[in-house]
Amino acid sequence: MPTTVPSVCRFCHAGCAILVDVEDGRPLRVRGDRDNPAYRGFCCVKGQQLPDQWGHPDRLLRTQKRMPDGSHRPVPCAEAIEDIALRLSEILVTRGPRAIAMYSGTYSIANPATMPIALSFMEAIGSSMVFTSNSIDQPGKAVAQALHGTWLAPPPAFDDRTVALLVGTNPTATMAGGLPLANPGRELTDAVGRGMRFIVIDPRRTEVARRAHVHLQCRPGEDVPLLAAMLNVILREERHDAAFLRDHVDGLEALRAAVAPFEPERVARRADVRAADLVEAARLFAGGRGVATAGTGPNFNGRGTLFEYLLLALNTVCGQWSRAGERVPNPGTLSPPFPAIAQAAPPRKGYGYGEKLRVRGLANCDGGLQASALAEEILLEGEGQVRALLSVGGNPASAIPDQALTVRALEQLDLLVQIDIKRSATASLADYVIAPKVPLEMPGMTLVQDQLTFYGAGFGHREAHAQYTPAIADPPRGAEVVEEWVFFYELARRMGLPLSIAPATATGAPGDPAQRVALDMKRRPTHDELFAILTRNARVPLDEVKQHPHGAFFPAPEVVVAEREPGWTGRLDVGNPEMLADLAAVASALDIVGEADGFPYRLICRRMIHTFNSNGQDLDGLRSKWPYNPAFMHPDDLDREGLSKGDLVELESKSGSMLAIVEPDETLRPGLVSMVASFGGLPGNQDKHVRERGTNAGRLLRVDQDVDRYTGQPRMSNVPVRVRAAEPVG
Ligand SMILES: Nc1nc2c(c(=O)[nH]1)N[C@H]1C(S)=C(S)[C@@H](COP(=O)(O)OP(=O)(O)OC[C@H]3O[C@@H](n4cnc5c(=O)[nH]c(N)nc54)[C@H](O)[C@@H]3O)O[C@H]1N2
Ligand SMILES: Nc1nc2c(c(=O)[nH]1)N[C@H]1C(S)=C(S)[C@@H](COP(=O)(O)OP(=O)(O)OC[C@H]3O[C@@H](n4cnc5c(=O)[nH]c(N)nc54)[C@H](O)[C@@H]3O)O[C@H]1N2
Ligand code: SF4
Ligand SMILES: [Mo]
Repeated sequence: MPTTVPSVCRFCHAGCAILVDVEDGRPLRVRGDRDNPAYRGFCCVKGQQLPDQWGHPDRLLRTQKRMPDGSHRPVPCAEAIEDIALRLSEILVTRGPRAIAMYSGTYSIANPATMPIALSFMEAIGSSMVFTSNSIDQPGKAVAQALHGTWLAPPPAFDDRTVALLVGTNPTATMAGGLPLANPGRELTDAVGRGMRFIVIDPRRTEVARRAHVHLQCRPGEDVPLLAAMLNVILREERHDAAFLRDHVDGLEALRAAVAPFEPERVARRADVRAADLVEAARLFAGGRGVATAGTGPNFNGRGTLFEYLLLALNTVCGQWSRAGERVPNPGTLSPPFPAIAQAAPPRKGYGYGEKLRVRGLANCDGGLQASALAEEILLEGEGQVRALLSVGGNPASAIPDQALTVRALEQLDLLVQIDIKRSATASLADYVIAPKVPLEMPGMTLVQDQLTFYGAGFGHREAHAQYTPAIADPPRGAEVVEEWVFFYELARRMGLPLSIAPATATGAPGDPAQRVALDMKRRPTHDELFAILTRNARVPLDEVKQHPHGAFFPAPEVVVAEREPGWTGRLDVGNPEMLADLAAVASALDIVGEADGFPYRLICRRMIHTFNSNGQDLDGLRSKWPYNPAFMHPDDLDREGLSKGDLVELESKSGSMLAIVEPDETLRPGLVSMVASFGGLPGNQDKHVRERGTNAGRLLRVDQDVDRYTGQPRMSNVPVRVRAAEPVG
């Protein structure tokens, strides 16, 4: 007889509360948990596939070792750790710690214990070569935050907001920013019902755009001019929050001068929107209470830092932060209490520090070490050359721009270790693939959902929510699978290295070194012991959260924003000279159009509800409609090119070409190709299997094109392409 148990879905970062039918340790069925007050029964199609993922015939149940002929064979995990330890020790001696790098991807946050231990391992060997997928996501958010300074209180409570500006974010499908985490469709309907007005800037008519008061269905890549024009209108019409700016903000006059060239008519022409809509968007945002939030699209244009800086400036100029005495509905739960003081933490540099890369003058930044430089660091000979890569919860061979270059580099490593549940593109290149437990086989807690609040304004839960789940499923019979952190712990033990972890912080930044707890390297800690250390400073004790197996709100009605501390001098800065110099460069090119002769379309990024980066492409429930990643185009464009639904096309950029299958999408602006990226596995015969497995849009990107000079992120969207009918590859 199956029993039904509550748990937390960790297929994506949203952490939905679920109910799982389990029999003999085997998960049978997953659905949303109506007893959870935040998610209210929501569970997307991906979450429903967890039983299939658990028992998938291709799931790796044993650690795999690569044989000289390139095939993999299962080996005991301890044997793999032994050999990896030996090889890493040898590289340490002969090449030094910098030759050992780490890459962490989206699944590195599924278990809050993974990264603290993995990072402690890297520290113990003395390497700061830690690359993250955030660096090819929205690293400009963190750098812009540093340059602008941080208001030490949250944006106004979601329920009190009257307006929201969403720039290139699609939260009803992605659970990203713009709507509260949880059940985004219901949040949207409720908010519209309350009279909240949405402003959407997106070349596609997304679900939120359909309900929006103003939708600027712009050309892609024009977000910097569009925000600058909005700021121009607001400042010119004196719609800014003068009192807030006087009390807390520097740089207003410099900003005013810098946005002056961005005349609404001029920008509207360039972005191909109506000037009247642009002006209305500015007035509506300035006149309401709410925040501006952005997603991947505008961050993928080579100026992510400047874009995010203007987005923060827009929030600040309109005074969209909460003030002394206002309530704080989400002060955090499993994290330490969120700060709530009506004052500004002053700006910092936020980039160009720490580990210097040997290529393109890059260094570390608040958005993480630039992953798109990893291939060059592997290929460039000389002192410090990367020779070993430990890849945790990511799929670099699929995710990093310029797939051919990345794969060529990964193939040349002396040691590639991939932790993966399946034979992903990276796993098939790896010397060792460590087979991990899937989340249902491990305890979990919603710490990262707390920390998401600090990723950007408009992210995170509406109210203070938390949930803990024990492991609710057993690994399949015969499996030898380990938690990711256990791999690093055992590797450290084998190499004689000490490990320590600190209690988690509210923002997710590394914890206080003074509070670090050294791990016993003789007796392996339990999962729950690690969770106890991580939540040591939690606002709500983990033990109390455990009393609510379906998850709960943990309200703190007494928490209100405190008055500015006496003598506090910190101020936000909307006039950072480097940002404004970059903006001036954009202004001077404002009337120049047509950069890409012969490439009439623009390839833009997107996500969809039934895909998750390179994950789940083997799950029947997610493949049923499209087993590949369609190239969406406007029906008029298809007509013009003589193409129909399902036709095979060649997409060609200046740096590469690939086959794809077109699909009409009338919600899309004409002139675009909109595509999910990480499909198709390794390059080589992607084109041959395009209908069964899709293809990788990263083949059309370069790592050195239109690079954001603060984060090193290359252009990953709005890429000029041409489209023509193609013949199948035999
Ligand atoms: N062209 C282009 N490139 C992009 C993007 C784009 O839109 N266009 N998006 C960018 C963005 S935003 C991001 S965040 C990155 C994503 O970059 P990555 O995080 O590197 O890529 P994912 O495909 O999410 O890789 C997740 C890996 O984890 C494995 N996995 C699944 N479940 C588990 C588990 O339980 N445990 C472990 N250990 N592993 C598991 C999967 O099999 C997969 O190999 O890609 C970036 N690259
Ligand atoms: N279902 C699902 N959920 C996911 C993921 C997934 O793959 N599937 N991935 C996760 C990850 S790693 C991330 S980073 C988040 C991302 O979450 P989002 O940022 O919401 O992701 P996208 O769907 O890529 O949204 C980008 C939007 O930007 C628009 N866009 C493209 N180019 C431009 C431009 O130049 N300007 C403007 N203004 N808009 C533009 C696109 O049309 C699209 O609607 O989602 C996460 N959640
Ligand atoms: S949105 Fe879907 S995949 Fe993400 S946590 Fe919720 S149910 Fe799981
Ligand atoms: Mo991402």
